[in-house]
Amino acid sequence: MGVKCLCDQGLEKMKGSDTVTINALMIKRKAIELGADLVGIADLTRVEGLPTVPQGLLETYTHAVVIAVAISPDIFEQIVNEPTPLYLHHYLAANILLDDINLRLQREIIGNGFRALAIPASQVVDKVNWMGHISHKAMAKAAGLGWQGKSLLLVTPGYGPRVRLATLLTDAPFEPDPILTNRCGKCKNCQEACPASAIKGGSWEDHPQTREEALHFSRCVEKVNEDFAKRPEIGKPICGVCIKVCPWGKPKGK
Ligand code: B12
Ligand code: SF4
Ligand code: SF4
Repeated sequence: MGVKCLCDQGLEKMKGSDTVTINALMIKRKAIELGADLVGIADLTRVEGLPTVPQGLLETYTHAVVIAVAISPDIFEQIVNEPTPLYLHHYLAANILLDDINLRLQREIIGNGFRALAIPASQVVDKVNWMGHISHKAMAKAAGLGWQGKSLLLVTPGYGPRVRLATLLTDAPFEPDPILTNRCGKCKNCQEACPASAIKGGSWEDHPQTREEALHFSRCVEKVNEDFAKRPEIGKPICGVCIKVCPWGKPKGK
C-alpha cells in the first residue's frame, strides 16, 4: 500500500498509516480492463428525489460509478417481435459480468479507504411496484452515458439501448461526467414496434415524472411476465423488441 499518485484529480485518504490514492480516471480504466464497454461517473445531487429501495438508500453516498456491457448486434438480428433463447442467455451472462466487474471495482474503492456498494444488475426487490434498489437507467443518465428515450430505456450514442447496466455507489468524490441531451427527435420506432403497444411516444428533455408518462406500464409488465416469461424456452421477463428497433443501436452503415 501507499502508492501516491501526483495527478491533479488524485484523492488521498489515510487508511491506517498508509496513504492511498484513487481517482476517476483510474477507476474508469479498471472498469474497461475488467470488461465494461462504457463507464461514467454521476454526482448524486443530479438524482435527488429518485425513488430507491429502501427509501433514502443514496443519502450516505455522494457519487456513483455506472458501467455498461454491450449485447452483440447479432443477438438482435434474430429478434423479430419476441425474445429468443440466445438473447436470454446473453442477458444472463451480461448480468453476471456486470456484477463481477462491479464487485471488483467495489473492492478497489474500499481498498483505497472509501465506501462502496455494488447494486446488482438485475435484481427486482419490490415486485408490487416493479423496482430494483435503484434505477440504473436514471443513474446512467446522470453519469452521462446516454438519455432515456421514448421507450424509457437508456440510449447511448455508441450502442443505442443495446447495453445492460449496473451501478456502484460510493463516497469517493470522483469527477462527474457531463450529461447528454435527449436525441430521440421525431423517431417513433420503439412505439410502433412494441408488441404490447405499451410505449406512449412522449418526449422530455431530462426524464418523465413517472413511468406512466412514458409507458402504458401494465401492458409491458403483462407482456413480459404473462407471455414471454411463461414460455418454457424463455422463463424470464425479457423482450428485446424496443431495444432492437432503436436506430441508435443499429451497427453503423445498416
Ligand atoms: C423492474 C425492472 C423491469 C420491470 C419494470 C420496468 C421499468 N420500466 O421500471 C419490467 C419487468 C417490466 C422490465 C422490463 C424491461 N426491462 Co427491466 N429492469 C427492471 C429493474 C430490475 C428495476 C427498474 C426500476 O427500479 N425502475 C424504477 C423506475 C422508477 O425507474 P425508471 O424505469 O428508470 O424510470 C424513472 C426514472 O428513470 C426517472 N428518472 C430519471 N432520472 C430521475 C431523477 C429523478 C429525481 C426522478 C424522480 C426520476 C428520474 O424517470 C422515470 C420515471 O420516474 C432494472 C434494473 C435496475 N435496478 O435498474 C431493469 C432494467 C431497467 N431493465 C432493462 C431492460 C433491458 C428491460 C426490457 C427491455 C426487457 C428485456 N430485458 O428485454 C424491458 C423494457 C421495459 C421498458 N420499456 O422500460 C435494463 C435497461 C437497459 C437500458 N439500456 O436501459 C435494466 C436497467 C437492467 C440492466 N441491468 O441493464 N424491467
Ligand atoms: S419490453 Fe417489449 S413489451 Fe415492453 S415496452 Fe419494450 S417492446 Fe414493449
Ligand atoms: S427507437 Fe427512436 S424513439 Fe425509441 S428510444 Fe430509440 S431513438 Fe428514441
